[in-house]
Amino acid sequence: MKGQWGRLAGYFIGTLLISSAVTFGLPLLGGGSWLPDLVSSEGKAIDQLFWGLLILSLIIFAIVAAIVIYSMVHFRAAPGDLSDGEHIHGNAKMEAAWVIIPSLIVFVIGLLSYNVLRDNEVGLYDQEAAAHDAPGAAQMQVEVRGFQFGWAFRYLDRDGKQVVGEKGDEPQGELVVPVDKVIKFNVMSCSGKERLGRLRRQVDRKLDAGDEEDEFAKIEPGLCERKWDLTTEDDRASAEDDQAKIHAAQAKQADGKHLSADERKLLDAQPRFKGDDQFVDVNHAFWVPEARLKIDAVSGLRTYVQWQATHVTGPQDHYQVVCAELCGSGHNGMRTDMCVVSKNTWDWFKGLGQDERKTATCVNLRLLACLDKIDDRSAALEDIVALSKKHPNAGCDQAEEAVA
Ligand SMILES: [Cu+2]
Repeated sequence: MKGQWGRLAGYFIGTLLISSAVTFGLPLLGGGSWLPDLVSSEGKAIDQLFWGLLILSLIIFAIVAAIVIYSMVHFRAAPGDLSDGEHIHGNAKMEAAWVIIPSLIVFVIGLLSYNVLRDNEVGLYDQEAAAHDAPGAAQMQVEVRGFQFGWAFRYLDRDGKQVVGEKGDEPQGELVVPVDKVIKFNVMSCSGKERLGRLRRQVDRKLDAGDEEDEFAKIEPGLCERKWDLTTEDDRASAEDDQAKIHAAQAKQADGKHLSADERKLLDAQPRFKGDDQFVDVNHAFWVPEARLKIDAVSGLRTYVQWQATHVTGPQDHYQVVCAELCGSGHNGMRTDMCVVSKNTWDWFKGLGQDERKTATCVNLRLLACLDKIDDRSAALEDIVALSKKHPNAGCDQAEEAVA
């Protein structure tokens, strides 16, 4: 009996050593790590949880593998032995063990994960913490819009006032965030005017090509734009007001009463809104691997995630926002650049006009990060744009040279 346990322990240690070597050694062969760079303060606890679970999995794997190998070696049937194995029925102790131990493991994993998520979301759902500058409360917001197939972003202060560009400006196609600020991401899945126009055409195939253009031009900012702007209490109140008018007009229509021109217009627009609470796109998921946190972008729902970037993105760092929910044929291409900028660069970025912002893309902002002490960023940006066009992989040395 003693020898049996000794051999089993031997197999266990052997399997554990080999599987650990493979698990931790393979990424090193590739010159990297299991995980991408870490740029959020919330990600640290998630990484610790990941490593903890990985080690736990290795131990469980080694236990199972040791028993399997031991059985293969020591209970192997002799050549020519075609008889059945022994039939064993019921072992209450063993059955209890294989129910209780895994249940405990799952419970503990659940508890640890819950703790990490709760700590990361302090202030996100707790109104009091959010309102009182408590540690962890959001200092600004980013509206994230996922659509087939791309992303759009708008930047708001804590109270929902737009801080980059103006209402009605084209949203940013890349995610630029300031360093050391707790950011609440308001995530939605909804398409802009273009896709609404396409949907409308699909519904109304009778239109000929010429009319189609006209019809398309007539489409008012759709639901997406409406939701997009519903960031302040006033906006929401006015949307509710609209909705009440629509309901009233519908009731009049149902009663066969005469409708005014305005009421007709409202009802005419109604199919495009598909009811006030529905967005018009499929589900996506907003994910920046370097921030570790991920949240679904659900049709018909706003979802939230919050994190704080810990360091500025330099020329060698290539981070992206990716869609983590299979959403259609263009899913693999549904990604865009993400970069973290210094406080000085952010203050400058906020003041840029719509056209200037088009050149202040992550490719150039990463190079601008090399020149944080510079006063005239707009002038430097021109040199940087020229440099990045010529050398997409330029580094700090080249950036300093280009601007000097
Ligand atoms: Cu997607």
